Amino acid sequence: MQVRRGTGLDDLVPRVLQRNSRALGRAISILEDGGTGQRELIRRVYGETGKARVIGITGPPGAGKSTLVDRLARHLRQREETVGILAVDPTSPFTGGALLGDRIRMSSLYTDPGVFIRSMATRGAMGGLARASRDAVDLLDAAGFDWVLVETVGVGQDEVDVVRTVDTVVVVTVPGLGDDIQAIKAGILEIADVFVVNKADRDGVEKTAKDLQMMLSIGEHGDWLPPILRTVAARDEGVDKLLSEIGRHRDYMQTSGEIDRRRRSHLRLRVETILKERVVAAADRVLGVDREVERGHERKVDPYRVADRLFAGVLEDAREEAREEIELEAEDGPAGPTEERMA
Ligand SMILES: Nc1nc2c(ncn2[C@@H]2O[C@H](COP(=O)(O)OP(=O)(O)OP(=O)(O)O)[C@@H](O)[C@H]2O)c(=O)[nH]1
Ligand SMILES: [Mg+2]
Repeated sequence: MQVRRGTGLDDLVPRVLQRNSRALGRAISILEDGGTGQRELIRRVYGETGKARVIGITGPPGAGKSTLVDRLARHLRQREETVGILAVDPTSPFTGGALLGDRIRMSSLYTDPGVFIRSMATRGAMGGLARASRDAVDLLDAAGFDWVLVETVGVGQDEVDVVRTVDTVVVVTVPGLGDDIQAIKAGILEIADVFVVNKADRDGVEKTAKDLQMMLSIGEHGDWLPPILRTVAARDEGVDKLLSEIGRHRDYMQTSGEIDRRRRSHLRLRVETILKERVVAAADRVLGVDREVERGHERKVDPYRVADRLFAGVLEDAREEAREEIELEAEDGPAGPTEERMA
């Protein structure tokens, strides 16, 4: 969707910042659609971000992530703190907030004005979803939610990217899935701050906890040793402990200065992603990546030359675009309303 600068967003953004659910829902749809609307929206709310506690909850399908998120949200509501929830589903091609598990959907949280729940998916590439969901975190943060909980199925590297840029990563596993731990190992293990063995009412919880312990002992970690917790989310057991460990991690990050380091490096990651996407998109626009690749395929040129040529073509174009953007900002400031241009 193309959103004209100023149009629509002028009404939408103030309502987003007031935590209006309908406005938030619409704004997240704009993020899912990508393009100019996404950029413009983030440009307008970014100055208000940085206050929420952003927690990622990831783990294999059916581990009980949604149940845990639901429980966590209830505990937080008892403390009168507000909660934004994003369920990011990389496996689904649909959109529009219709995919969240019935457990949460039917729960009383849906009618609580202190809670916003939304599931996200995109039709496009996985990278697009990771970016849109990170932007949605910004939106909920700017809207003033005390907490933002991001649930995503974590199996492969792509899904890891969704939770990579949160403050605290909770990895949920269940007893008796040895292979799952192997799967989790790839990428997720390194970014876990808290481990949860959910469904601790089942057999094998000790073994799973021990396996995790083993893996942790051979892996590398800094001053923070990720705790391994046991929960029965379905019966709300161990959830208060999980919340207090999340709080302890937060305290650790603040006293150690890790929170700033982490947020800075996350921002770098986001910027790099945007940068790469822009370069590739520009290359496509200017010369056509496929066309140049074809020349490489015919062995007329080597891959480095293909890239060189594309990059050279992009440079002039990008320089022009950046100049326009800078001139525009000089005119109306980084977040000023303006209608002069369809970007
Ligand atoms: N026995 C037992 N079942 C649980 C527990 N927690 C959740 N469940 C059940 O496990 C099933 C899956 O729970 P969800 O919360 O939907 O799991 P999920 O990880 O969000 O699933 P996906 O989003 O589909 O990957 C549901 O039937 C839950 O009721 C638990 O602690 N013990
Ligand atoms: Mg779920």
